[in-house]
Amino acid sequence: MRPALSDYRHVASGKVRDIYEIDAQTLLLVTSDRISAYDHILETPIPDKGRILTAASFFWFDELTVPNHLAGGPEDERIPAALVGRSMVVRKLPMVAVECVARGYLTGSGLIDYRATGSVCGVRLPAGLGESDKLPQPIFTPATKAELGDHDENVSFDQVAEQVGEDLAKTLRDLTLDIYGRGADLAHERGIILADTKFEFGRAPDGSLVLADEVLTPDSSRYWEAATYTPGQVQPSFDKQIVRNWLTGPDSGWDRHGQTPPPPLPDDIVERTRARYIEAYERISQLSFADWPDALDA
Ligand code: Q0Z
Repeated sequence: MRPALSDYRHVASGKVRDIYEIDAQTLLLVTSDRISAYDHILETPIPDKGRILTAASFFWFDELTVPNHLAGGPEDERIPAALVGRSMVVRKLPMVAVECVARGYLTGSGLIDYRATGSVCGVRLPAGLGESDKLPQPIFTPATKAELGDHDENVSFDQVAEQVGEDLAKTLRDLTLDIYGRGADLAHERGIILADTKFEFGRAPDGSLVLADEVLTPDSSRYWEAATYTPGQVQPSFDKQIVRNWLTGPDSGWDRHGQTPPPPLPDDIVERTRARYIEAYERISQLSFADWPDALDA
């Protein structure tokens, strides 16, 4: 008999995910179908988004062959029946309080920092770079976690070293760039650019680093279509662009610079967005999403 979710203590929630405690050593990470855009959580879910992102994390954990926090498979008996397919059973680890970001391209907060200082997180870049340009080499641009709803704060390598020590900071940087490189190479083979991504690491009892949280999902990464990549312009998000275009277009009636929440999404926008998440998963993994486990009957 599978447990009920109420058998577990709620530990934390993000905008899109929730953590429960299975026992003193083990957590349940549950991903919802919620989607955010322009810093709002939309009221309309994208059906199967939680399963698709969970499938993507499992794919990458398997592909990357670095020690990771998984403590069971997608159908582990500790997962409540209704949450099968969008849950991970993981080892509860002391987490390193650094968001380990790798960037291969210049956009978002990286571009803002570069325009202000010529550097990103203390990494000096060549003059003359612009929106969405490929960097001469991928860079480590760590951040420290903000309160829920705030944006993470970019920090320098030296600030990370002050926080966790020079040796651990170097290991985090090297691992982050190594894993990003492997992800970017595989995505590139499938016609997709992995512009940047964020990893979180825990510590095993022996002090070694363990890749934790979600990995290389569209919520923790920027994915772009390689075939239409055009430096000099903001690139469309592989997964969210249909939603963003509708929200900022004439049919939504919404002002993203105003203070009202976004309106509900039309069914066709929901369906086309769901199809993009599935396309990203299937192109990158070369697996069929139809084979991924789904919630079991009550
Ligand atoms: C991950 C997060 C989420 C909100 C804590 N293996 C682990 N051990 C201990 N803690 C964590 C992990 Cl992955 C852990 N987060 C990020 C995930 C909802 C925040 F699903 N926080």
